[in-house]
Amino acid sequence: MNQMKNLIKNLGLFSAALALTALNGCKPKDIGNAVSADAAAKAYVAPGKYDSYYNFVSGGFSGQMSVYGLPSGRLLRVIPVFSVDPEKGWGYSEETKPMLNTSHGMVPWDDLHHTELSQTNGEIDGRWVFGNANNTPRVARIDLTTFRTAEIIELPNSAGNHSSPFITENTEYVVAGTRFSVPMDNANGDVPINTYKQNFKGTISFISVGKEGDMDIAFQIQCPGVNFDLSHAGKGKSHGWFFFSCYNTEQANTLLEVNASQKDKDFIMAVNWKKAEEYLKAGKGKKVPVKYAHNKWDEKSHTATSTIKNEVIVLDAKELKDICYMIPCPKSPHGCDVDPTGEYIVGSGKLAALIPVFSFDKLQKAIAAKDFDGEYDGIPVVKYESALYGEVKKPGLGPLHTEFDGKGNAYTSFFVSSEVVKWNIKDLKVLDRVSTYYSVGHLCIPGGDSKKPFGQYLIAYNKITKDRYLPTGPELSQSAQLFDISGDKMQLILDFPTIGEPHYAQAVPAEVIKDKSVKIFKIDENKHPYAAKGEGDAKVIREGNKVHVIMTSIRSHFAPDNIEGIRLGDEVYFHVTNLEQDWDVPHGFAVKGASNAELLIMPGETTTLKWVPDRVGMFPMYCTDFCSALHQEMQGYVRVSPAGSNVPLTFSLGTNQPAASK
Ligand code: CUK
Ligand code: CUA
Repeated sequence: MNQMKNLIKNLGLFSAALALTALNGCKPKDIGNAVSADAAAKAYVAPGKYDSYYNFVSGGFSGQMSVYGLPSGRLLRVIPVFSVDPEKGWGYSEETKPMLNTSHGMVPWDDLHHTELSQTNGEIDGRWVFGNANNTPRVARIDLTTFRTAEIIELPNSAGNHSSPFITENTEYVVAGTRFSVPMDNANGDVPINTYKQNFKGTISFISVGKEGDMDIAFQIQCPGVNFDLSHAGKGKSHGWFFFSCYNTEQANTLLEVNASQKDKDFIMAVNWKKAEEYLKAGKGKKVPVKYAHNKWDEKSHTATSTIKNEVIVLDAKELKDICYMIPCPKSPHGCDVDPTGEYIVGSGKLAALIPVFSFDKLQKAIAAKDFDGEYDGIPVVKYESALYGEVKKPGLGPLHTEFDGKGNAYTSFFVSSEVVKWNIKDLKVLDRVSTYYSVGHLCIPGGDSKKPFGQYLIAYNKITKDRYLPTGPELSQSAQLFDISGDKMQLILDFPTIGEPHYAQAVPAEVIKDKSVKIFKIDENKHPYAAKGEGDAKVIREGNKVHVIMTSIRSHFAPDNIEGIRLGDEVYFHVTNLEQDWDVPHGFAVKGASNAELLIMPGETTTLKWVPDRVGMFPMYCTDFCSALHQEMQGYVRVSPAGSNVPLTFSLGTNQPAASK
C-alpha cells in the first residue's frame, strides 16, 4: 500500500508510459478479514422467498444481459441481446434472425457495456432496459414484461458505441456517443490514418423513444474527432442537457496509451439538446445518406422484421455554436455522472488523483457570460474554474465511475487502488473507503443514476477475481461484490460471479417490475402465419423443395410425430406452436443433425427451425425441456428419402401404428 501512496503522490511526475505500466491494478492487503459475521444474514434470502431487487448486469464481451436477484446474488436469467444463444434459439430461429441484422449483414456477437432502465420523471419506471453494442454500434431495448430483446437499432456515422445507452429523465432520448471517431459514412473513408485531425469526426446520436418504446434516430450531432467515453443526462434543473466525457483530445491515432495521455486536461462536453431540438425544427439539420438496420420484434406474430434505413439528420456543432461546450476535466476522464439533484456533474479522470465536481449553475453562468478559454476545434471551452464546484482531494487512484445514494453521498470506484470511496457531495470530504477484490470498474446503487436512488446496497463489478473463487483454469469468472451501505460505513456482504464481463448495471426494487411479468402468450392472440392453434391445425405442406411442418407441442407429444416423404435437397421448416397456457411450461425442439440450434418455445408461442437434411435416413426429433413425467416420451421421427423419391408426403400422430409382422 505504501507503494501505492507513493504512486498517488508521484503520478504527476511519472512519464505517461511509466505511470501506465503501474496502472494495471493493485491488490488490497486486508483480504480474508473483510467480511464480518452478520454479512451472511444480510445477503440471505430464504429458499422460496423473493429477492427485494432486480439487478440488470451488462455481460460485456458475452454480448448479453443478465438478471440477478439482490441481495442473494442469485442468477435469475440471461437475456440474449447482441450475441446468438443456441440455448434459446436466439439468432438461430427464423423469427429471431432479423434481430441481429445490421448494415454489415447478420452479426452474431457484440460487446454490451451499459444497461440503463427507462425513467419517468427521473424515476425508474420498470418498462424497459436498454443496452449498447460497442463493436458494431447498436442500441437494444429489452421489454421488462417478457425479459426479451424487443428492438435493436444500428447507429450510422459511429464506431464503438460506448457512451451509451444513457437516457433523459422521461426516456425522451437514449443517447449514443461514438468512442472511435471515424470519417462520416458518406465521406471517403479511404484516407491515410494519420489524417485523423482533418478527416475523423465524433458523432453523438439522439434516439427518440416513443410511447410503446419504438426507437428512431431523431438526430445526430457532428462533433470534433475525439473519443467519447461515457455520458449521463442532466436531470431536474439540468434536464435538457447531456454530459459526455471525452478523451484523446490530443487526436492521436496511434499508441494512445502514451499519445492520448499528454494533456493535463481533456473535456466533458456539455450538450444543450433542447437547443439542438430547436435547430432541428428550424431546419438546420442536414439530411445525410447512410445505411443502418432497424430491427423490431412483434409480440403478436412472434416474429422480427429488419428494415434498412437510408438517411439521418445531422447537426454540426461547429456551425451551431450554442449546442456544445467543452469543460476541461483532468485527466483522460472515463465516468461522467450527474447527482440526483442535477446540479453536480462528476468527472472521473483515469489518470487523475482527484475528482472534479462541476456545478450546473456555475456552468450556466459561465456560458451566459461567455467565460471561455478559446475554442477546441470550433467548440467553446468554458474555463475550468468557472464551471468547477470543487475537487475531492486525494480520494484514491484511477477513479472510474460514481453512483449516488440519494442521501447526499457519492461513491466512486477506483480501478488502480481497487476500492470504493464514499464522499459527501456538498463538502467533498471522503467519508469511508472499502477494498474491492480486485480492480473495480462500474458501481451500481439501485436507482443510483436517477433522481430517486434506493441507497441500501451498492454493487461493485470487478475486472479481476484472482483468488476469490475456486480455480477454473486460466480464466476466472468476473465478479460482483455486494455492500450494505445503509449505515455510515460500507460493509461487504457477498461475492457473486457474473456472466461475461460486467460493466455498468442497474437495479430496481422488485415491486416495480415483478407484477407486470408476462406468464404466457395467449394462444388466441397468436398471429404467426404458421401458428397451429390446436392439433387439428397441424399439417405438413410441400412448396417445391420447401416443406413446412406446422406442428404443435403439448405435454407430452408433438403433433405430428411421424413424418415421411421428406427428400434430400428439401429445406424443412419446423413451425412449432406450444399449445400450453400455463406459466413456466416451455417445450423444446431439436432434430438430429440440425446445424443451427434448438428451439425453446414459450406457452402460446410459435417458433421456427430451419433444417436441411444432409443424408438419407431416419432422424429423431425430441423435446429438450423436461416438461412432464413423460417428457422422455415426447419424441418423433422424420424419414428422409433420396432426391426424386416417390415416398408420399405423410404425417401422423398415433395412427401410424407398427406394421404387422409376418
Ligand atoms: S466502461 Cu467498463 S468499467 Cu465500458 Cu462503462 Cu468503465
Ligand atoms: Cu415437452 Cu419435454
